[in-house]
Amino acid sequence: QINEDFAKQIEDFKTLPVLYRHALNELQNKIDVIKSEWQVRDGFSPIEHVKSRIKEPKSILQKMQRKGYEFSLGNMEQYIHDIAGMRIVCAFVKDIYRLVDHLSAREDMRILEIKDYIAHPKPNGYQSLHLIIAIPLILLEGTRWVKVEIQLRTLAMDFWASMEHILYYKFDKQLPAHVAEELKEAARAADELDQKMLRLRREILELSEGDGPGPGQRKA
Ligand code: 0O2
Repeated sequence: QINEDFAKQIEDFKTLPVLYRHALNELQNKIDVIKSEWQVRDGFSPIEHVKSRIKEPKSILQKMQRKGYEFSLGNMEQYIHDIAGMRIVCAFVKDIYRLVDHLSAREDMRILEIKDYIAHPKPNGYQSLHLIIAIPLILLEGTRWVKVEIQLRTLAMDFWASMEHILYYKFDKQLPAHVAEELKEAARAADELDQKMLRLRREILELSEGDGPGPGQRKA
């Protein structure tokens, strides 16, 4: 029995990364279709860019350790939601919520969890909207639902998060208070930039009313 369990674990260990990769590919296709539909309909797609990655084994192990889970493939599949991760960067905050509404209504994926760090930023200032979704993969053995984490951000949020990740995110010492405060201040500045761009878009939209929608000038 022990040998059989072990053999099964080895098999899972080989197939899991392949499944996560397929799930990301399937999701990428769906996002591409949404992008091109938006492009054709409005002359502009609010999705600026999309990046995906499979989490490094070392990073998975560190996360399991940080969260206090015993190392097993079962625990990894159950508790580590971002082994397959996709980041979608949008032009405006409004577009993020439009995309979430659309994804929530689809029948070809399940939304398992929504974490809205835009409405409720983390104490350090981090803003993004995270979705944990499950994508069905039709396999020879039947349908298997695979988890993917989607992080949705604006360009300004992405700039802040990328810089903070480089500067601090996994830095294991306490930051001096003034540095932490300045990082938070930078997050507020990113938020203000988003608000300003939204106001400008509205204004430009009003100015161009009557001329017909140009690129990036559809109604919000
Ligand atoms: P990495 O190296 O980016 O992959 P839970 O889902 O509740 O069990 P988790 O996964 O910690 O716990 O949830 P959360 O807070 O949604 O974070 C998931 C991911 O969001 C992180 O993955 C980061 O990518 C990103 N993130 C969360 N908080 C911050 C932050 O303060 N700054 C930055 N730059 N990114 C953040 P990892 O595995 O922690 O890291």
